[in-house]
Amino acid sequence: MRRILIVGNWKMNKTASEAAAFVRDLIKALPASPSVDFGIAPPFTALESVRAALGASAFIQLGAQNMFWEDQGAYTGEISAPMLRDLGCRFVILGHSERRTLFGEQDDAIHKKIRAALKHGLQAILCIGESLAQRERGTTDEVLTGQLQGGLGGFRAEELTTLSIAYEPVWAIGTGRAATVDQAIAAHCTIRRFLSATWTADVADRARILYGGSVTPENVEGLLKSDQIDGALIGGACLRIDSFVKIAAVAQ
Ligand code: G2H
Repeated sequence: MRRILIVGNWKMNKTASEAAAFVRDLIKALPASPSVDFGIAPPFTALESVRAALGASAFIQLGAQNMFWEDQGAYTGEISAPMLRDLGCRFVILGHSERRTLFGEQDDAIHKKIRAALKHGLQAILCIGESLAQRERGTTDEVLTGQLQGGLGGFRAEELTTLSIAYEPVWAIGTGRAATVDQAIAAHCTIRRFLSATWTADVADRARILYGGSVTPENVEGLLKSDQIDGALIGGACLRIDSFVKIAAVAQ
């Protein structure tokens, strides 16, 4: 049985002090013993202050939005997996569509990042998703399986036991136009079938597949009703306490 996972991807929002104040308020507003897992991925600059604000509230996991694959060295501007671990990160989002489209990240780089994350005990959330043009051409499944192959090809089944995948159709990200429940379920089934066929049924059963793209307190209930949708990766709606708390209440 997969536990629901709700992750807030704050993108490039909130200073360190704003993030800490937000988390202190959020902890007070969330249920004390949630039956779902929560994660927050603030900007790198706020990881330390968020960790301090989280204190002993272990039910919200701290994560990062990206990292580099080398442990250390002459890589100006980059952050490594050991650095994230040292700051208390438990997970890292990799291959987000904004990384792919705005910063030219390709599958081979994402693959190396996933390998480095796993080596250092960080749970990877691999983001995949088709563009509107690809959906309209009818190539969604091909795009998704290609990104899975590119990011995960060559891993052994036993390396993928903590894997999470976020299905984020590019056309739904930050647009207010979420995928329908049926579209999300179809994509999640494609992903799970590919995991089962390429690795094992166990890998497919264990992988948490989250939906991301314009999730709101209004549409999250319909999405989470499906046992194919194991949670959500949420941008805009996790930047406000009221909507984060509403989403958390629905997810319980
Ligand atoms: C998709 C999502 C978070 P939003 O990128 O990963 O953002 O919920 O704002 O569409």
